Amino acid sequence: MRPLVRAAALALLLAAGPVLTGCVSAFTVAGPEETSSSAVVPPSEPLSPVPSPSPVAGTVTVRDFAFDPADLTVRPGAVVIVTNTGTTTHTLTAQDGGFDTGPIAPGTAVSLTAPSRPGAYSYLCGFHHFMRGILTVA
Ligand SMILES: [Cu+2]
Repeated sequence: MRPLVRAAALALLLAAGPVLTGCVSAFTVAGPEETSSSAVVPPSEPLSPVPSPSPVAGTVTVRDFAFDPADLTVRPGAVVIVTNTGTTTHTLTAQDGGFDTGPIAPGTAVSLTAPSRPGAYSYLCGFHHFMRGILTVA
């Protein structure tokens, strides 16, 4: 009985041989997966110096002792941010009185709403009248 079992096992092995080989060759043809371990991480969105959408249409920086830019053009009714980077309090005051930031302490910023009527508006600093600029609404 035993030799017969051996023969059967051998026959099984021989029969299985080509199948196994086929499996191996199929695997070889497929080749090793190109599994790159160095996963490419998508670059994070670059930090934009421009803040998220806001109604701000322009900025004026007040230094000691000048406005920058000295001539800014914005749309009617636009919001203008006025930042004082100087060491002295300043204002941005329309000469016709149409707009006035009031005192802007050093290191602070205020918002100003541009006139709704197009035109060129001369302004100055209420404390230092030699500081002048023009806000153009167009
Ligand atoms: Cu001033």
